[in-house]
Amino acid sequence: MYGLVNKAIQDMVCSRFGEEIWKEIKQKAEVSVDVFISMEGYPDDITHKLVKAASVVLGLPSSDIMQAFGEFWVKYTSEEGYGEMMDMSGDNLPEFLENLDNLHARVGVSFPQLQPPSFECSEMGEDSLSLHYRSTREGLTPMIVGLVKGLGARFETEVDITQTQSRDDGAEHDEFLVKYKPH
Ligand code: 1MF
Repeated sequence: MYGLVNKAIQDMVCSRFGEEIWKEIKQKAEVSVDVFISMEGYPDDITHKLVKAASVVLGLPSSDIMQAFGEFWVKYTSEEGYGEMMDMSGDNLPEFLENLDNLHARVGVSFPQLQPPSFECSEMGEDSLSLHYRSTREGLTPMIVGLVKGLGARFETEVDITQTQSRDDGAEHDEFLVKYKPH
């Protein structure tokens, strides 16, 4: 994944727990990269190792860390250079989710190493939708829960997200029921 992702993990940990804890996590992960370069591609393994080590050092389940990271990512990218792109991608939660593939297509034009996931909405109603998540990657599903919650915060919309099918249980892709209510 692009270094931006690892850099965001670093920023999240440092802002909440401080530099020292981050150093400890990097050491435990046996990641020897000194500085993550946003626009450089890194093996996914590095990201997974950082999350695993953070889980041990902080004493929190990996899924909690990934969910917190999903929430953080929405805020982080809107503040760190991608605000305009985020603004263009929708004025409310369902609109933003529907535009996610376009957003990734736009990033992918300039940065061909992007391996964009795909998000598809179905059964769109007044206050709920089904979200279909497809990715070349494995193990990032808890992050999706956080991303959708982060979008809820962005649009001041109460969200409730539950997973309704899982690749872990043999389904072709992960699916979520997203219920929402703007304030
Ligand atoms: O392949 C990748 O490196 C990659 C990195 C981040 C692919 C996708 C993403 C973003 N995505 C991460 C979780 C899913 C990954 C997967 O299943 O394969 C989150 C998508 C998302 C969902 C809800 C709300 C907002 C979301 O993201 C908005 C977004 C998406 C991509 C970028 C920024 C905001 C982005 C921008 C530049 C990138 C990489 C990603 O790379 C750079 C960075 C600096 C200079 C040059 C290129």
